[in-house]
Amino acid sequence: MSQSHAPALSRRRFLVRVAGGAMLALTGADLWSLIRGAGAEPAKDGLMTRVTRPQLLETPVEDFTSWITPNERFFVRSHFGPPPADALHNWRLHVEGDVARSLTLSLADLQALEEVTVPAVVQCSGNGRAFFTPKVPGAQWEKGAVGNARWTGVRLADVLKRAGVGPRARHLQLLGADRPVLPTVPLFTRSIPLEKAMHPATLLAYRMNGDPLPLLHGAPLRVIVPGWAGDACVKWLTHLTLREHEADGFYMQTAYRMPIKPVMPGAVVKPSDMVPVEDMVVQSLIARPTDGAALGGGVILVEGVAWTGEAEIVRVDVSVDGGKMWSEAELIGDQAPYAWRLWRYRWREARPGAYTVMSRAADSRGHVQPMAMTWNPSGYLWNAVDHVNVRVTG
Ligand SMILES: Nc1nc2c(c(=O)[nH]1)N[C@H]1C(S)=C(S)[C@@H](COP(=O)(O)O)O[C@H]1N2
Ligand SMILES: [Mo]
Repeated sequence: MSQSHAPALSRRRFLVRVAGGAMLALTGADLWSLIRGAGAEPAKDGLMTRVTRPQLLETPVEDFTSWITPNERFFVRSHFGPPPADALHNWRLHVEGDVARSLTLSLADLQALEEVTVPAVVQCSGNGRAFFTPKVPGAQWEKGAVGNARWTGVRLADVLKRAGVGPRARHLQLLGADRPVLPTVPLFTRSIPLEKAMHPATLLAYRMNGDPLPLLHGAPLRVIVPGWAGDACVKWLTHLTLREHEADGFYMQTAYRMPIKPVMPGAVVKPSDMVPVEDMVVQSLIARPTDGAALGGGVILVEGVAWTGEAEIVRVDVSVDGGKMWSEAELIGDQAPYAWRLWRYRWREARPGAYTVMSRAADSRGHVQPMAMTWNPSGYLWNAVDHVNVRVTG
């Protein structure tokens, strides 16, 4: 059903209470889609469950033939699951720490600022962890802990400017309303350097692909840090704290850190040799053909997506002989600084036989996907060339 069924309403804005108390200005078209969906969370049928409590869901790689990942197909990751409704009741955003004036903002206060939309990839640092040898503990993500969405909200910088950035502020600490089940487990607190917080593309987002932000993705408000790994994109956001130092605690000081030089599995790494995971690495995925597919002969379309951190995809190459010969794929469709890029390659005159098809992306920093990965203790930032094994039956 299209939004044209509610034409008279579609432009007017209504103030509606969402996700346990926050007010969101919705258009008539939004209301129409909420009524159709009875306000329920969109079903996430067809995603792969990696962990059941909390729910960790992975998108099948065959989905990655479209520029935008629909909300109901977008991967889900959190450490403790969404907060209960009463934790979001009367939701406010608190801005504090080294500021000229502390702020307590409602969603309507935020929406009085200039609204911006940034299409951006969100990817878990642990995407691809399942492929590391030796095995690394943690969620065994394969390829689909990643998606590309249009995020709408306000610039984080605009909010910080309203509070007035203090002279000692170097890092912005981010905290959401979600809480661990056991009080001994630390809170999920992250921080980002002030420079990235003030970047004009860094957002406080209340919409995802045009719809109100779904609860699983952080309603009513989340951080989007374009180009950086998903752990910085704090969901159910309630507190922004400007500080001189990085956030304390497990999720900033121990987790989401990588060694600065290669380490042997099992070796002890000095904390001073570990740095936070920040921007994403250059990567590509083959959406079609799928691994294990039996294909007819003739022209076979190889297609997928490619993305990177704070840079641009400049090239994707495809090999159909396990990496000996490479041919340039076509970059197609929409393009935006922090979004992924679709690509396709026409494999002509494929003869019967078994093949390993590979994709390898390169970015504007001169980074190219490696054939093999360097192991790291938490299994972060897997970006080896992607491959699928297929059979051409002729
Ligand atoms: N409050 C909160 N925000 C969070 C997390 C969390 O556990 N709590 N997990 C982070 C991690 S590790 C990732 S990869 C992304 C996943 O975002 P998504 O579920 O919208 O795909 O959310 C991030 N934001
Ligand atoms: Mo993550």
